[in-house]
Amino acid sequence: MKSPLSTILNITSGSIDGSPIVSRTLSELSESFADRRAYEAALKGGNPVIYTVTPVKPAEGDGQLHYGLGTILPGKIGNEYFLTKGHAHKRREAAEVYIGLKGKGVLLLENIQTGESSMHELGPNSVVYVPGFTAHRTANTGSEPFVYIGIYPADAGHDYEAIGKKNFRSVIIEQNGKPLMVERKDYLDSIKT
Ligand code: S6P
Ligand code: ZN
Repeated sequence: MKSPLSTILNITSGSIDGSPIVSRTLSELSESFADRRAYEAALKGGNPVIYTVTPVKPAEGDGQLHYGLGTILPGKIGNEYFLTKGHAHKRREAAEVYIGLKGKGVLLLENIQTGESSMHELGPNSVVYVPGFTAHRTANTGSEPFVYIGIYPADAGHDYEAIGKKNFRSVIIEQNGKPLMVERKDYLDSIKT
């Protein structure tokens, strides 16, 4: 009998047996990409799935943990890699551990109090600790699906609104074939015509 305490990650499909898979398409990411013109042009060509996430909630309550399997498809909007919406936890103190499983990606962190940002590679076997009070977003910087898992307190909650309104201070772009973190305002200046 399948135990609710154990699961098998299918890192090819990004799914976990018995758990619902949530898909985010390009049209749901209108606030996420800095380059509006490239975003609108891409949307005219269709509304592809950009990423999926499969959350697993074995138990609720103080001290319990949840986790989610994320898969970001490869691609770019202008010079920006396909990425997740990104969020801070509603319970601001709640930290998270990310583990890379397959493909190439990065995790963008931003301290919500100081605005300090950092970019961390998240390939297979890399582990990145996301401290409390830190907004986080992942991006696929490779040419195949990027798969990872995030483990977080069951009572963390997800706040997308704060990020939707203010957005991350930095963006991740491809430069000379490599990911580079740049200030959003500098990137916007660089693409102005
Ligand atoms: C949850 C954790 C991840 C994300 C996933 C999708 O705390 O950080 O499982 O949910 O990377 O990103 P987002 O920003 O759409 O939730
Ligand atoms: Zn999170």
